[in-house]
Amino acid sequence: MPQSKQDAQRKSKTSEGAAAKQKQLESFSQGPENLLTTNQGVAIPDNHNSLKAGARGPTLLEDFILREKITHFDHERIPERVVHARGAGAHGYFELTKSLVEYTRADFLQEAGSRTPVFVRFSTVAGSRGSADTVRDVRGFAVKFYTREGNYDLVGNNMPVFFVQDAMKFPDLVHALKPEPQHEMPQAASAHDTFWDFVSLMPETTHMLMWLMSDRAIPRSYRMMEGFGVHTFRLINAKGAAHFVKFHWKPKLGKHALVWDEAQKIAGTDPDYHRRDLWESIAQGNFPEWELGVQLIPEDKALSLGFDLLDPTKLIPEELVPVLLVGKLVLNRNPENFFAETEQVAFHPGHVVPGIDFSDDPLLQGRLFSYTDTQLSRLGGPNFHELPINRGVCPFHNFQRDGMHRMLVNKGQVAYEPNSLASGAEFRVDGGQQGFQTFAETLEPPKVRRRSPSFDDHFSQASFFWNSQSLSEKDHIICAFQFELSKVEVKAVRQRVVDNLAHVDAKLARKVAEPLGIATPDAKAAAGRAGFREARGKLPLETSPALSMEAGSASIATRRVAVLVANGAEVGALRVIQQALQDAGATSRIVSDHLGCVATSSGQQLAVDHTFATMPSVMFDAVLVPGGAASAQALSRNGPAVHFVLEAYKHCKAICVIGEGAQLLRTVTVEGGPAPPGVVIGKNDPPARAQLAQDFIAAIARHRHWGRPNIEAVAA
Ligand code: HDE
Repeated sequence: MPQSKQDAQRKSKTSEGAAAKQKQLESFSQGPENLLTTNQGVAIPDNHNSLKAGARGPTLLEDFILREKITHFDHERIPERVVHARGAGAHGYFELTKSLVEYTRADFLQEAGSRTPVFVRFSTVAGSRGSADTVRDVRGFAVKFYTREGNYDLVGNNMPVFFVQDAMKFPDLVHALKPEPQHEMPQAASAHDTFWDFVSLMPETTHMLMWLMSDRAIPRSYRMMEGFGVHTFRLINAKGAAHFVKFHWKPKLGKHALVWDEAQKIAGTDPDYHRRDLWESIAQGNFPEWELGVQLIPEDKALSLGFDLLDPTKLIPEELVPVLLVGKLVLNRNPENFFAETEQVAFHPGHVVPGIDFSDDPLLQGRLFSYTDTQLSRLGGPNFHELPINRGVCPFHNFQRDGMHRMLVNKGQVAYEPNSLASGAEFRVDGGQQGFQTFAETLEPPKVRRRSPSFDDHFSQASFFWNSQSLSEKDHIICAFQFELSKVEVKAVRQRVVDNLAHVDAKLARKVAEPLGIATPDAKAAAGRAGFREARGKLPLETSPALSMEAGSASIATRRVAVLVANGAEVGALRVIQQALQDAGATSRIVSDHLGCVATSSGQQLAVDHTFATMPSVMFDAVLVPGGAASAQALSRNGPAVHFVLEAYKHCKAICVIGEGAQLLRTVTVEGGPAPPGVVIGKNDPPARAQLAQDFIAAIARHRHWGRPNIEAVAA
């Protein structure tokens, strides 16, 4: 067969694979109709008035139409998730780009080019369903692959390690993190006494605390964060040979974060910031994309890493074991119905397919029990796998029967195995080589309720993470610890935290302690406390560049630029820059103090998209102030406009001011002096316009420009 025909055939096969779930969901969908009936199908004559004894009389109990409507309404809510309650989901596909046949027999990881439908849910951990998106927290990154061999769920986070080493401590961690039980405050925040009390008494949390206090905990977008499987898993090939594996998701747009002050303001301006960003990107055809990476470790090399890969507070540096990129995840379809899909989706790290198996990580082992259990109360019974979003796209059959909300109508007299009555021949599933084969791991006796001494090193990877950060990232970590601990009322708790930090880095601990009104950090005091372990491993590396977010990405695709205008704006340069931004995939929006239009300096009308009040600077990645004496003067006298530019300056965003527009920055720049980093100051002169556009684009691509002068002086 000619190559082109083969390619075409494969293409149609791969898109069929990716569409399988969509087709299935459509069979359950219902759109708007011009008919109103009860749930029994009886036509409703009047949806405005209940049945009464006389027009002004009491409502009759007989009104089955009213009762049905209100009863259903009364039961519309289901319990929110115990953790990860706040989330947003999307459909898409996973395409394998490199076969993993050598390592696993999993069907969806065999043939490069094959596509598997997926549903992904991102989430925060601590907040309730209605909480703000941009709080400081870990983000969930849960992927359900609808494979031809059953559903596979990779239920990970945006940080590669976790707080605790053993499932036994998870309920304690969550109780300490969630709002305090006496008054249910604070919402979606770790900055309170119980959280820091718990973690200060549990030094094993230290590495994860470094991640939580870093900018990873305030991502710019779900589309711009990494994902990690966290635990070590196993891949098993057709011969039964195993490799340990760590899973990674690498975002195509690079990894980027907000600034803490900005994140808090967005939580008020647009609590749905991340959810909206995901929805709008997909709706506009800017499909979010990640690459799937695997770190593969032969079983016999596991003990030579210098730490225990069963310990979920440890990561394997990419520079030690490279991340092999094997596929891409593309999210290209928004859900039709939030409740039916995003709320009812039920993930489970125990949903594995042949060729993928578990490790003995004691945190993972505990999760294997928890996720089915929690769905029983959240989704109301054992048949949640029948909900449309949770159904596999491959056939399934077993003799489990009945239960709440059963939808399948199982036919025939036989609901047991072995049997001979179902088809007349004996049916028996009793061993053999078919189906899921558990890896035949040799276990170490005896039974013990004990932590392995190989988990005792609580600080060396926290130091490794710290050492891998850039100066500005270190600064942000220090500020985050200071902010959180300033909200802790009990002094002894603050002290315990900094005493622990002294084992990560003495300077870090001292800096954090400075504004906290406590004694200098005392490493010895920490070492004397219960739960403290002396062990300290040694990695063959000093730092890992992959752990820093500083490198970012060169693309400005999907970035949002605000253009501030008033009457008299000069739009010659503006048009050139707007076109260049659009060509680079960014969007620009005109912002002024009123909707409608402003008059340009040449007397044309310029349509305004937003006002300063509804779309403040925190909703944009960069700001552009065009020239035009009248416009610049009006903006300089307008408090919200001045605040807009200064706030963007303080948040270290790219700023471009043209001609008279430079007035807006006069409080932070010196006239005729050098432009601060990331500030492009341009003349309104036609030959310079193209270069101006390129300089501005380059500044946006850097994402943020730390180390600007006069930042502390900006009140924003
Ligand atoms: Fe979860 N976790 N978890 N978790 N988790 C849940 O399951 C639990 C852990 C993660 O978008 C719950 O369906 C235990 C680590 C994500 O629907 C619950 C332990 C990691 C999501 C639960 C952990 C995660 C959950 C709540 C320790 C990162 C959201 C509702 C033994 C690898 C999935 C639900 C979604 C959700 C229990 C630890 C990630 C209660 C007991 C480690 C992304 O079952």
